[in-house]
Amino acid sequence: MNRTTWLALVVTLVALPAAAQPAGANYDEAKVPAYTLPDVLRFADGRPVTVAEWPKRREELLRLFETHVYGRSPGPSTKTRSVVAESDPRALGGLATRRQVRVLLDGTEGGPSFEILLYVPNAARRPVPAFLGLNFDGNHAVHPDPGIRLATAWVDEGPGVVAGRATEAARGTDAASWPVERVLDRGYALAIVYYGDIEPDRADGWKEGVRARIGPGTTGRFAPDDWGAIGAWAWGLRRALDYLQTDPDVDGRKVAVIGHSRLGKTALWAGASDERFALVVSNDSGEGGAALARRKFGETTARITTAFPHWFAPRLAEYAGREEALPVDQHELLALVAPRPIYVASATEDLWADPRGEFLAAKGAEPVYRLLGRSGIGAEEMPVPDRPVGDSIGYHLRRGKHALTAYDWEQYLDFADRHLLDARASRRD
Ligand code: GTR
Repeated sequence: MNRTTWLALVVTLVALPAAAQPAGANYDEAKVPAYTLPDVLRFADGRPVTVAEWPKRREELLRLFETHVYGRSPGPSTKTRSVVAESDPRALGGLATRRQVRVLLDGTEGGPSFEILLYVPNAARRPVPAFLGLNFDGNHAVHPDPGIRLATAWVDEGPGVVAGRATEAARGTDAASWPVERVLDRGYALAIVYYGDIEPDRADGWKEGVRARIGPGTTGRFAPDDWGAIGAWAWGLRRALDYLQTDPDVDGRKVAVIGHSRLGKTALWAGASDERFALVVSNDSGEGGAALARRKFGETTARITTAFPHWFAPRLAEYAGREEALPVDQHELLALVAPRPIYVASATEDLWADPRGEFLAAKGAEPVYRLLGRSGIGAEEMPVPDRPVGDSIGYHLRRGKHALTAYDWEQYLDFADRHLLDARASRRD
């Protein structure tokens, strides 16, 4: 980073209200101890990786992330089936076709299930590319559209939530994170799933979620490499993609997966572990997401595995305070997406998520993109705020807080245009 850019960043970061960040963490760049990242282009036994061997190295890294970080997830069930529970070809004043699809994971109405809210733009030639993302508050919270079914699963407290249940007053309360009309105008379908429908985000949430009802982890005595909640949510995204690949209005080969914060970690794990996702977006995902674990800045392994013990494979807690012993670091998670396009975004006031650690992880994934003939992030230094960079690896540092904003979405839509609309066939007529 040259002096001017560096100074601009320091000024931006120092001007932040200290209270915006949880106390007790290191926010001083000078106090980040030196660290060495594992070499993404060397096998665990030290051998260098050639282009031809990348698929083998990819498998090795996937197993390492399963074993030490996110846990192992089951495959799809042959019993799963989907039921269109509601549809309206003239939703949002005629802008979109709305479809609400119940995915019955064991094929039965009373079994584990989750719901996909899908909007397809009516003005676009179908099938269209799509963004798929999990949301925090229930599908009804992403837009005031009265046709969206209220979430029936447990919802954390917030506007319009009474005793863990969503009420009519909760409609549209998270609309700022989901510029639905804008995404549709740009020619993309938007598919949304409430993460709590897959598993409630609490330490005991597994009892009501897919982990208790599908695959390993049904007893509450989790093995060190059993899936955590992030693994369960990511598995849900993969099952949602299974459905989207059967929807005639969606181009199943052009589905981008997107997530913010803990759901950004989830989008990364889903996109890394499932090559059917055509593009991956991590918005402010931080520790356990795009941020390097070895860089001691903001949130740490010790803190995240004690505050949110249910998110990861139990084994990750063994690395609290000894991240250098982890056989992987998060640049290798991003590299698992290669050569597919990936976008990593940070925010200046989101020091807890370690913006610089997110940039450095994106940069650290670049050798794999280069090996596979892609150009990667391009920039040698962290860009100044609000200046997006990158080609196959996109990156920006937005001015502002920990959030998924309209600005972030504009960058993701531009990035998706560049990578998914090559044939221009899916654009609006
Ligand atoms: C924080 C957590 C972060 C991030 C965030 C979120 O409390 O420490 O890792 O995931 O929650 O999901 O909003």
